[in-house]
Parts: sequence; structure tokens; C-alpha cells
Amino acid sequence: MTCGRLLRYEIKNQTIHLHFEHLKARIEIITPKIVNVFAGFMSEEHRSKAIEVVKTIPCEVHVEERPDGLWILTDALRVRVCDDFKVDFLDEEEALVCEDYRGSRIPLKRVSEEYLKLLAEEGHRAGEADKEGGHLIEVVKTMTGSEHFYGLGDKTGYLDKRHYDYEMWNTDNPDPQVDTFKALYKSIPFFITLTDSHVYGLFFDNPYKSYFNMGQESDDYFWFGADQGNLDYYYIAGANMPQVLSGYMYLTGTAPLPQKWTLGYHQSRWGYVVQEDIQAIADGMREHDIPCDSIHLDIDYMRGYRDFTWDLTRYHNDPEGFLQKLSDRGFHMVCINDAGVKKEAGYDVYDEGVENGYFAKTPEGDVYINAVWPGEAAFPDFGNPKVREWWTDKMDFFVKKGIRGVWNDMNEPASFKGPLPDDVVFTDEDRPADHAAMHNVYGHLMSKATYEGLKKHDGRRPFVITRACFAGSQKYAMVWTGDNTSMWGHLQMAIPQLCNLGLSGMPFAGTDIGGFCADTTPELLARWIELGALSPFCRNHSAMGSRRQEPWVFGEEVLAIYRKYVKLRYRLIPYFYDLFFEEEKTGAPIMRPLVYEYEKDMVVRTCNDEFLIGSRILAAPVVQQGANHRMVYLPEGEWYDYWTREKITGPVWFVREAPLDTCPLYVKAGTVLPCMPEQSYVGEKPNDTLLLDVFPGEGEYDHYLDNGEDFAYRDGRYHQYHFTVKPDGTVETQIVHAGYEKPYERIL
Ligand code: MIG
Repeated sequence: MTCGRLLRYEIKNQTIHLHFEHLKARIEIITPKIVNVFAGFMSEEHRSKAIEVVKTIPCEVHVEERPDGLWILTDALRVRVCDDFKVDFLDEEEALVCEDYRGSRIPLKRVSEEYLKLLAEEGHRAGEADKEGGHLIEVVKTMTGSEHFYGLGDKTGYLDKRHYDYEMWNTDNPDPQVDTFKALYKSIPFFITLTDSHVYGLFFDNPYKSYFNMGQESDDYFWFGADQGNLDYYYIAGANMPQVLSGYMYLTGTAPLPQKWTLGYHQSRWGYVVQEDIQAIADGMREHDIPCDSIHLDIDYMRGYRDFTWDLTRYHNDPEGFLQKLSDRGFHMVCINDAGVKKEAGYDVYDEGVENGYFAKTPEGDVYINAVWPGEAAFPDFGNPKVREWWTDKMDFFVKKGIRGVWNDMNEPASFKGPLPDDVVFTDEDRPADHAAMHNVYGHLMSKATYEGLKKHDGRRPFVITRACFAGSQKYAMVWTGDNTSMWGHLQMAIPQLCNLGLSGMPFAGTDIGGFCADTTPELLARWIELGALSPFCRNHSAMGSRRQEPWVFGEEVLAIYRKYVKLRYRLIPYFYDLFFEEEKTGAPIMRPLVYEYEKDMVVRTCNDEFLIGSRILAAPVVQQGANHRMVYLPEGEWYDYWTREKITGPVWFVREAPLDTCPLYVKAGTVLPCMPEQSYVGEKPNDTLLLDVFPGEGEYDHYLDNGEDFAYRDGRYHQYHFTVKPDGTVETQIVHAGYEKPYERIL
């Protein structure tokens, strides 16, 4: 589509309205570093799910007509608008950073007409990209050659997304996830581009199915686009990756500080059917001395997979009593909840939904029915605020039982009888909308309702896990990466996948430790807990029918390794908690690819097998079957081997011995790690003692202490300790904020 010449423009506050021959568009300066580019094909407003309030910061905006276009100037950047709605971004020194591509495109048609005909005759549908012609909306940017792309949510494959193409369409595909998958469960249409000279972010705030071609089509350009919705994207400038990411988090919100126990170890399995199964797990954890804070109840606790029911026969008619006993032993119980509601007259949830028009409908106005676990099922219309309120109130069911977290599943939404047609009728707040518009935000809205429900009925910081989500869901839920497989490739993938989730604004994330589908092996489980114990979310979960994979099923050697790493995790919980405290303020991820901290170091731009926890711990886990050594790269600076305390100066490559019980770990010189005394669950012992593990050098560190459960910290009811580490290994402690009623009695 050609937009034609720029005929005229008007400036209203910080918005420049652009009138092209064939298109009306606008550019809005949100902050000096964040620019929105908008053309309303569907609506004149954003109608964003990711950004609930556009927090525009009043700032100086100048507009100049120059020979090469209309220039918009802020303190931090320049936007150049040219004919045909070409938009370029430059830095404050007017060096080009991100330019719309002006050259010709490679035709999308890659196969001959005859071949397409043949395919059609055989009943195959040609892939989207094989068809001639592009998308309604396409933003095509010039590739300079040095681009690396990060983010894009939970995509498979590697850290750097250059040369790959993806789709945003929340998808539950049961096949083992491989590099060629275009989409998984989550849609986060945001990425960070790092070049030799610059770094910037692009967030395409369009909830419809969208496409991201990161130089797969050509080395001259990359593009993103969609067939519906608005052209609505944000350019985010920054001096480095942390600044760019925090710009994105400024727009979409940070993840709130979680309850401290959620940072502990979680045990789960689809197939803990009766109370005795759960009892055995709880006993096993304590007997085998594996610290554990939570056991998750999968769909087996429900009565015939009906939401908000309990199969009482499996719990001796007293789930509350049973759950109370577990709670007394320090287990915080989490329940799964599915999106689809069983179609069954007489089942209250279904009846209420039908009566009030709370379910998605066919274009003819009937309740739309597909099938999920309970058989025929209807889908709550979470885009309707009334439906969210209804769901919010339903959380009372879990809270009354003593449940401490809700795990939202199947909310892509997944369906067994083919995908939901695009024209299924949902609601978008105050107006009807179709499935095409609401699909990618369905899990987001379900999570929002769940979050509000736990906040209302429990009052503590809601613990919501979700499989499907959209940009901005971090405000309401944390995520796991869905149904991975017990295979080495998926252990390897865990690193780039979790790192990219962090770079997509999803800091609280984890994989199913041991792998979900198929049978794990003793070696794989040992290596997986070594990585998993250092992931933001630490849960072992597996599928019904697969080999059991609790810590003790593979004998003493694996059990001892498992214990060692879960105990390490518990030691480091205060460190993880501090990272979340900071993350809520800045959006900085917990698990970070090395490039996030060392973006000038070319070695780490494509590093897939090491990661950082915060800025101070570097993990180089073994993710190869049979390996007992591995290459390690340490970026610039002084590091200590966590296990041997040997000092190593980076940048350096070396080989580290890594027998089955060793995950190579390094800590930056000048670090003090705040550590929790050993305990079998968070809060088993009074939190009156902090242990300091010091790695001599020069450094500063802030540590936070509060009650770990409610929102009192937001009223200043926390302690902030500031530690200064000296080269001789001594630590100076200052209390820079004193708001918590029970500060430490001992810092050792
Ligand atoms: O179609 O509830 O990803 O974690 O164990 C399978 C059973 C449904 C998918 C989830 C998985 C969970 C399983 N669920």
C-alpha cells in the first residue's frame, strides 16, 4: 500500500498528526525516548491490553521542516517522517539508528503457480508466506548487517533471533518444540535490536495474529506486520539494553514482587490423583531433606475436570482439613484452573455463564462450544469486565480451601475439536469483538481476573501462573514454558528461552524441570535441576504416563545432587528476592543473557549456554549428555569460581571440569551474596539471621527485608540494607531505609 505524499501536519501537545494523500496517521512523543507510531485502521484509539494507561511525560518537542522530511526532535532523539509514511529514528547526534526500508522486497511468492495448484488439489493449504502479496500492515526496517535481535517472548531456538521468522498467535502444539515452530503459547510482540553502534526496542502493540521476520526473508531488511488491527508501534531508545528494556517496562508495567515462598522449590505432576499421592510427595520431600515450599495440584483434583469443583472422593471428603495439615508443614498449595468450562446443565458455573451471557458466542448468538478436558466446553468471555468480575469472585473457592496460588492452563485458548473460528464472538470491554482480536489476549485477561480475585479474597500478593499471555501480562501472572520434553535439546533451549522471556518483560519464568513429556533420565534430571535451581521459577513437573521424576526416584547419586542444588537455591533466596525487589522498580530481569550486561562484548551476543542471575552470578551449566567438562567464557572483570573460590580474570575462555554434581558457577569480585540459613521451607525458622557470602573486591549491594507476603512494603514497611564490600573482604553495613518491624538480629 502506498500512503502518498505528506500533504500537511498539525501539532497537538506532543502528538503530530500527519495527513498523507491516502492515509491519516500520527506520531506521539510519550517520553523523550519513547515514540508511538500510529495509523488507525480499526479504531482511532489504541485499545491496548498491554498498556492500560499511556503515561505520557510532558517534554520539549520541536518540529522542523527540512529538505529531507519532517523532523520531530526531543531531548534524546530525532524522528524523520518522509513521504509514503516512511519513518526513521536517529539519535540526538542525528546518527541514523532505525530506518524504514526503501528498497524493493523479495517477492513473497516462492513457489510456482502450478505447484500451488497441485497443493490445493491435494487438499493442502499453502503457507502464508508462500502466497503472493504482503500483509495489510507491514513495517519494514533496513538491516545494516550488524543486527542481533532479542526478546519476542517464548519462541523456540536460540538467543539471537536474526535470520528466523515467527508468528504471534498463542498456540498449544503438543509436538516436541523445535526451532522450526513459529509460535508457542505466548505472544509478546516486542524485541530489542542491538547493532555495532546502537540499541533500541520496537513494540508492535497489535493483538491480532502478527508476523515477525527478522531477516529470514532478506539480509537487507527485517519486518513485522499483521492483517488486522492498527499500525501501532513504539520505538524505544536507550543508551544500552537495560535502558531499552526499562522503557518497555515503563509502558507495559513491571512484575510485582512475589511472595517469598514462591521463590522456593515447587513439586508437581499431572497424575497425583488422590490425597495419598500428595501425602507421599510431602512426606518424601521432608524425609529426603529436599527443601520444598509448594506442591501443585493438576487437573486430577477436580470433579470430572469441572472448574471450581473438588473431587471429594479422592480427598476423603475433607480437602480443607488435608490442605491445612500440609500448610502446617510449610506446603503452600497451588491449584490448576482451566479456561474451558464444562457444558452441563445443572453445573453452576456453566448455568451462571449461560444465564448471564458470560461465554463466547457463535455469530448466530448461541454459546460457542468446543471440547477440552471436561468434554464439551464453553469459553468465558474474559474481555467482558463483568465476566472478569465473576471469575474474580470465583477465586473465593480456592482461597477458602487454603489454596495459595492459581495455575491457569489451556488459556490460549486450547481446544480439542479444531481451533476456534476467527468469527467466534467475544467482548472487548464495551463492544463486541471476534476471536481474531481476542485470541492473543485471552490468557492475559484470564490472568488479570485471577490476579484480582486472589488479591480480593486472599489479600496477599497473588501468585498466578499462566501458560498463555500477551505483552503486559507480567503485571498479573508469572509463566512457565509449557509442555517441554525430557530431551537434552530442551534443557539447552531453556537458557535462551528463559533469557528471552526476561528480555520480553517476563522476569518470573521457569521450565518444567526434568521435562514434561516423555521419560527423563537420571543424568538429564540431575543436569536440569542444576539449571532449574537457578531459574527464577523452580518447579519439577511431568506428564501423566511419563516416568516418575521426583528427586528420589533415581537413587542416591541423583538425590544427593538434587538436594545440593535445591539447598543452594534456598541459600540464595534472599538474592533472588532482592532481584525481584529491583525488578519491580526498573524491569531488570532476574535471569539475564550475558549480552544484557556486556553488550559491547561480541562474544556474548550469541551465547546460548551461559546466563547471569542478576549481574553478579554467572552460571555455565552442562547441557550436553555425557559431558563432564565444558568451555566457559567469562566476560571482562574479576570473577571467583563459586565452588573453589579461585580468582579468574576475564575476558577469558577456559575448560572447567564439570562432573555430574557440578554446575560451574562464578561470582563477580566485590560481591556480597545475602544468604538464608538452611531450612526446609521459607519461614520454617524465624527470619532473624542473614548470612553474608563475600567475594572480595570493590562493590556495593542493596538488600531488602520485609514480611515477604503482603503489600506493606509499598507503604515503606521494609528494611533496606546497603553493603559495601572492600578488597580485603570486609563488609560495611548501613541501614538506608528502616521500615520493617522485625529487622535482622544477626548479620553474619
Ligand atoms: O493438555 O493439566 O501444560 O502442565 O500438566 C494437557 C494437564 C493439559 C497442559 C499443561 C500441563 C498440565 C496438563 N495440561
